[in-house]
This record gives sequence, structure tokens and C-alpha cells, in this order.
Amino acid sequence: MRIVVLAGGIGGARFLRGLQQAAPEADVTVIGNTGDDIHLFGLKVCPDLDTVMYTLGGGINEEQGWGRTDESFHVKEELAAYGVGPEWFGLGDRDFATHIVRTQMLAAGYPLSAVTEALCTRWNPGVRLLPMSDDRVETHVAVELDGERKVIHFQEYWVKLRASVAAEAVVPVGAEQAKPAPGVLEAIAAADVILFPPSNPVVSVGTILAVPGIREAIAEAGVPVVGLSPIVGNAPVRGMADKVLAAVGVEASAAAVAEHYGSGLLDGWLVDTVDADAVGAVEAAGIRCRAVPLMMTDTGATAEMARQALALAEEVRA
Ligand code: FO1
Repeated sequence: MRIVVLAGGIGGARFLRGLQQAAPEADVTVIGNTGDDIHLFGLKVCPDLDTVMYTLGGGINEEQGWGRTDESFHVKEELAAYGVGPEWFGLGDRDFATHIVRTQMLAAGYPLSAVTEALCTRWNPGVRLLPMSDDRVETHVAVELDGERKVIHFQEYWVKLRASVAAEAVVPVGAEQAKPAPGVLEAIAAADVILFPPSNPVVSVGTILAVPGIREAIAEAGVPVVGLSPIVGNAPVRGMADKVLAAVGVEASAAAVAEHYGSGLLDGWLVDTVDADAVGAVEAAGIRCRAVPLMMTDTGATAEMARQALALAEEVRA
């Protein structure tokens, strides 16, 4: 079975680990969000691609969900001693090596998709990891800070400000001009099932869908498209989905996120058992819906979520 998964960072990566346990024989292609990418200290950092690569490759810091295990921060400390920031973004020494290799290869002319493939030869994530695009896309967030309207990088909004102020608008800068990376549209066209993990529907899955051609290819693939709600009990399981959903005028509820994707894209939607009363509204919107436990407490529980998503896909296919 060929499965395509649209993934953000921590939620997407952990879901993929469960999917691998649930469907060990499946051929999985991951289309990774690159809207969170940031240039720091002259290096290109791709947090979501790296989170998927490290999580599936056994190098992730499990407690944080991002960055490397057994990490140290000497380079960051030395940069700070020179007064070179930003200090609010935690790049560790081991992680730096990834960004150095990536930046070096990009400077030599390799596209991000080829660089990602090269990095994955070390990590063997067991999936084909594709960036959504080789073109630069950067998610920016409009906020009001100190009485002034400012547009800041998504990482500044999330990591520096901890999403403590309202997001007035979320803009995937460059998305309109971006092209899907090589292999993305082909993987979608060849898929048997397409899954949206419980990743952020605006700044993760939404950014991938903002690359012209990707949403259309999914809608036209003619295979079941099933998503899992990142909102449980009207709050995000992790992250700031509530803040960025508000910016696009969508309520932070499991039903509202399904309707935001819409029945033109989504065939099936899993909500958590605490949101079982949302099933009727989602089905009334033309999307098959089931309520199952959606907390990724460990890989076993996550594998069960993946099994439920694949079972719902078979149900809508029938
Ligand atoms: N998240 C944080 O909350 N604080 C950090 O300092 C931080 C650094 C960081 C460095 C590399 C990387 O790959 C990810 C990092 N993240 C950090 C996670 C990241 O900001 C977000 O969680 C994702 O971009 C959202 O998917």
C-alpha cells in the first residue's frame, strides 16, 4: 500500500512513527512542511523536515520532540559571547552539523529535495521524505506588538513570543510562486491513501496545501483522504493551532477544522472520544467521521490511531 502523509513537525513525526508500526509493509512518502524554515547564522534550518528525519531515524530529543538527543550548546554559547543572536532559538551542536551540510549542498547548487534525500541516507527514516517545494516559502505572522503592527517570522511568533499575542494574519510568503518539489505530485497521483496527521491545519498542513498544485492533486487523486484532528476538547493537543486558526477565522474545534479542510478535500476525519458529539456535524458536512482516542501518549497508542485512520480510509473507499 502506498501512503502519502502531509506532515508538520512534532505531531506529524510522532504520527509517522505510529504509522510505521501499524503498517510496516507500507510504502510511505512524507510531504514535509518547509514554511517553518528559517535562515540563522548564514545557515538554512528546516525544523519540520529535521523533526521527521530525527524522529524516524532515532536521533530526536524525545522529551522536547525537536532537536537532537544527547545535545550540547557550545556553539550557541560562543555565538552569544560574540553578541551574535538570536539567542531565543535553540540550535544545538549536533543539530548545527545538519544545517551546515544542508547549507553547503544548497550553495553547491543541489535543490532542497536532493539535500533532504542525502541527509536521509544517514538517518534511514524508513519513509521517502520530500520537502513540499524546493522553492523558498516562509510563514510570517502579523501581530500587534507594543502598539505597532508587525510581521514576524513564524519561529519568532512561536519560539520567542510563545504565541502570547494574537495572530492577526498568517502568510506563507512565497507559496504562490512555489512549485511542488520533484516527486510530490507523482507520489500523490500514485497513492492508495492520503493522510493528514494531527499536525497544525494552518501553519503545517495548510502551508503544504498552499503550494499551487498540491491541494488540487490531492482532491483529484481519487483515493481516500483521511485526517486526524489536532484539536481535542476545543484546545490544541500541543502548539498554537488555536491562535493561528483564529487568524483564518476558524474556531478551535475538531468539527470546525474538518469543515475548514472541507469535503472537497477530506473524505474521512477522526476526532477524539471527548469530541464524540462533533461526529454528527462533520458527517453533515459530507465527511465520514469516527470518534477514537487521539492522544499520542506512546507509539502503541499512536499506532492504534494510524490503524483507525487506515480503517476509515477503507470504509470510505468501499
Ligand atoms: N522549538 C522551541 O520551542 N524552542 C526552540 O528553541 C526550538 C529550536 C529548534 C531548533 C531546531 C529545530 O529543528 C526545531 C526547533 N524548535 C524549537 C521546534 C520548532 O520551533 C517548531 O516546533 C516547529 O517549527 C513547528 O513545527
